[in-house]
Amino acid sequence: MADLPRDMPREGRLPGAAEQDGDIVLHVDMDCFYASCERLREPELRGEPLVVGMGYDAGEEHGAVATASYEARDYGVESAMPISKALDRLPRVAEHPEDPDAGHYRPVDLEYYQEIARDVKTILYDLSETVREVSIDEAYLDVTERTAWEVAEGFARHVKQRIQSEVGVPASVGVAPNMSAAKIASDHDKPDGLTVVPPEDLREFLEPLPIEDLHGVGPVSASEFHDIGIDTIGDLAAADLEPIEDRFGERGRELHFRARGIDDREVETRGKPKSLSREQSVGTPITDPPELYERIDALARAVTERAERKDALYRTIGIKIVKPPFDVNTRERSLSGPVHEPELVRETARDLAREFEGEEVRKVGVRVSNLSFAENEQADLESWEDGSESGSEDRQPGAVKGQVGLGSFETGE
Ligand code: DCP
Ligand code: MG
Repeated sequence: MADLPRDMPREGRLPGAAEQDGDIVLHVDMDCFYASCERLREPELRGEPLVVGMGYDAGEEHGAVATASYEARDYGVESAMPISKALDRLPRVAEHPEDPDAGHYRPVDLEYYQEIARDVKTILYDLSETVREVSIDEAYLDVTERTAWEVAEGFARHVKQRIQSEVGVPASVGVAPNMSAAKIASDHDKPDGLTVVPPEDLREFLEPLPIEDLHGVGPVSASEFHDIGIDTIGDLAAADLEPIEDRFGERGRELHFRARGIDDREVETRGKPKSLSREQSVGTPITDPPELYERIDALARAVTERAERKDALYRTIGIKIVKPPFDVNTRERSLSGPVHEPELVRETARDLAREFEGEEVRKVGVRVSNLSFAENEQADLESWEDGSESGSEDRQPGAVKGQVGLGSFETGE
């Protein structure tokens, strides 16, 4: 694989932190979600062609397809298609009981689907502190601290299995080094998909995919790309940036980077985080104490800068030290009250790291937790108004301790 360009500094990213060994992002997208919810309360619909119609009433022909089960998609029924057209392709069982090529139709019941979605999201918040919900059936998780590339597939399988066994609906999961690639990965093997793309495979994974697979490329820009001979993500990655930028503007630039496997967006939970942390892996394990402390200092600085940007005070300061191969150690110390004192974070982190002096260390992390926030956080609160209790402040971190993965930073002690 070609080397990834490193010319896209990311906010708060440590200088010298290798993108390749950086974040692990997991994207979950439920399969034919509304249809799966209907099947949950009406198991006879499993395995059957099923259409869920918006603005649709039983026996009528008005409305549009919200979603169709994969069996119904085989008949050419698609989201947003008028119900009347769907009925041409897939007649209703009610009127054609003997027809083996007939399907079931149900009207949308959003309230019920939202309830199921909340149960799914509760599991996701249990799996990671950093969850970005993007729609009723879709979310990004930063799972950097919960897993490692070597075991990411097992972790992803565990996520799918938990959703299936605890809620009863199927999900597709993608794991990749950034949000854009994780989204493509979860879509890659749908339904019931599981695709893990470690950093070293990213370019190779993206290259042959049609340009339409890149999130943000709709039918209009896809046809514009085809006009200039760009049919695959690899074509876009190989194209000169300048003409792309001229034609598509800032978005073109962004797509060009994403095609090359670069996306510096960070997964950010809406609302208030429970903790802030930064960690860094090293290729060759550190044994030299000055180098260990230098990294601790840089991580402490990154974390406290982030706390400052978020107006966060912290009461607990912690470190994570991973010894080869995956021996995760965490230590933390709590203060008597919430503070924002970068120097104290640095000193405490150094002090906690002292017992690892001279040992082989392949990953170092610094965390502040037990956060409290300054008053002006109204904007953040708004994002919870959709009733998603799962993201509330009461959520306890570390509930997945001991499950697949490497244990969590805050519970490892
Ligand atoms: N939805 C809708 N109208 C659309 C697209 C989607 O009402 N035009 C609703 C119904 C879907 C849900 O949103 O079930 C989630 O959207 P997705 O795009 O994730 O589609 P599905 O989950 O249905 O299918 P897939 O398996 O492709 O993810
Ligand atoms: Mg979906």
